[in-house]
Amino acid sequence: MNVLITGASAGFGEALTKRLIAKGHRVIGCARRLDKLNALAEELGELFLPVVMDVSDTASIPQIIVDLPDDFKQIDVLVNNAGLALGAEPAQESNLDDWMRMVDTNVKGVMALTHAVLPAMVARDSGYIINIGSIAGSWPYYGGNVYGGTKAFVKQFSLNLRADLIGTQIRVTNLEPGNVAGTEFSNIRYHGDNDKAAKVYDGFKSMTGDDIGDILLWLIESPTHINVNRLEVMPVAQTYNGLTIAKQDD
Ligand code: NDP
Ligand code: 8X3
Repeated sequence: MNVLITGASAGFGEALTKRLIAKGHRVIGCARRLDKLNALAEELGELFLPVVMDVSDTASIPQIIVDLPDDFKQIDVLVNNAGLALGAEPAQESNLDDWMRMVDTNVKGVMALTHAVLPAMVARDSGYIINIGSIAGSWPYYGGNVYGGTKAFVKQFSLNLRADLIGTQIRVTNLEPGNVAGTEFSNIRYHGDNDKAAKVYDGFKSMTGDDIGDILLWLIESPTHINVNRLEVMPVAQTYNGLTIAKQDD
């Protein structure tokens, strides 16, 4: 099987890459950092194809897909994983550039990859698109503003794809993780403030990138007559909170 993973250079994407290669699948590993991809290529061998890609540079995507070498040209599974949160301030204190970068990466990147890859899947009547959403796409929280908005888009886009793909054998899943420690996610969200990032995972047992890698591998290996529409996963330590009321003193 050939699996194209965006954001293969770290976190969930790297964890899934290693699992797939261990099972003998080919991985087209896409990300911006060539040094990270090259290190993986050295470790994983010729089943791994490193591809420099900035998913937010949407105009560049179709040609990158066309230029894939013959052995990697057929994309059986597309994992739209590249994404980021930038900032956790309330909307009124947020940075507009951060907001735009989240939309460019999390929304436009997913659109561009899907648009470039889906027609060939339809022509073959087989394929699987897994989008990495988030609990932030369903559950509002303080500081989630645009990040949650982008993941709500990813969720609804995934469900709408399935609606369009009626009568085909193509599967689409939106995987919606909660708190996951040990990836670069919070370091990036807090703009390199690694102490602040570490505090997000302090004092409880979170999930790990390996846990998400295992879940993604399970999805990919699941029977082809089953479509997991949405899959929300959280650490047991995490759960829903009540709605909030700002009380007044009078
Ligand atoms: P990481 O920050 O560890 O990894 C993100 C990956 O995306 C990196 O490989 C990075 O590579 C790549 N990436 C970022 N921007 C771009 C871009 N413009 N073009 C191409 N690649 C890009 O994050 P996680 O593994 O934790 O997160 C992966 C996904 O899961 C994201 O979509 C995130 O929103 C989502 N998620 C994360 C959760 C968490 O708690 N960790 C929970 C729920 C969802 P490079 O920098 O080399 O380009
Ligand atoms: C990442 C999980 O809770 O930080 O999508 O939004 S959360």
